[in-house]
Amino acid sequence: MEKDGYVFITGASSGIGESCARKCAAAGFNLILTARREDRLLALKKELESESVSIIVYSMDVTNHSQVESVFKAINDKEIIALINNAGLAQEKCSFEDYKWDDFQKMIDTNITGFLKVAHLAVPSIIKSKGHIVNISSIAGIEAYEGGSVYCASKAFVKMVSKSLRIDLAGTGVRVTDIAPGAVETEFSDVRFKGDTEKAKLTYQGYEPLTPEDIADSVLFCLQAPARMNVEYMLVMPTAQASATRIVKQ
Ligand code: 8X3
Repeated sequence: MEKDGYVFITGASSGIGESCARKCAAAGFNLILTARREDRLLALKKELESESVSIIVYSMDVTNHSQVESVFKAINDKEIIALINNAGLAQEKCSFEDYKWDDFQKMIDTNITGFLKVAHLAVPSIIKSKGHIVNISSIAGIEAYEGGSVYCASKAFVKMVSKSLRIDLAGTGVRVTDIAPGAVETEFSDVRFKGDTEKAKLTYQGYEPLTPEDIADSVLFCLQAPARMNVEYMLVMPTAQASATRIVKQ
């Protein structure tokens, strides 16, 4: 892949996004890193610049559309060779009728509308560069599970948009990849359970969960494959996990 342009990453301040930033920098990719937490992005920039790549950071909340538009305006002269559309979250895990509307709304605003806003603004530049769109969905996008309702639906949205993009962009030279992680130990469960660290920890106890680096390696594999090769869908789970709900714990 041509390395003069930039890889644009959302949710780059932690977890899978941060690991993608580290692995991409080590592989020589220039980066545009975005996330809400600017202090973390600045620290990451400082660290990764030792890899002799160019790093630009923007504090950006994907749910704030005017902020997203401003970022894309500011990078108008930069070539985007890949988008890692990673920002996403879950809120709660409870029966549908027990959900607070605000939790539904937050997942929709982030995983659906925010994800779509970024993709919509990035795609024209990626068509120009014959680049690569990597969307991070989830096992939840193919299997509904108890308490997952809107989160699962939001990830099914990511999956369907990925496939549609793949079809729409066929023939343009653009590659589209949907990476669907299973259980990965990140801040994901802390966010889902709103700081209930005991509940969050339990999610990953009794088996070996994936690390964010495992998913970043999968992303890099797709990015670095020859231009003729499009990995369209990659479902990556811990060895102990065989479905959204079948996790064998010791
Ligand atoms: C994260 C994986 O199984 O908690 O998307 O929904 S899961």
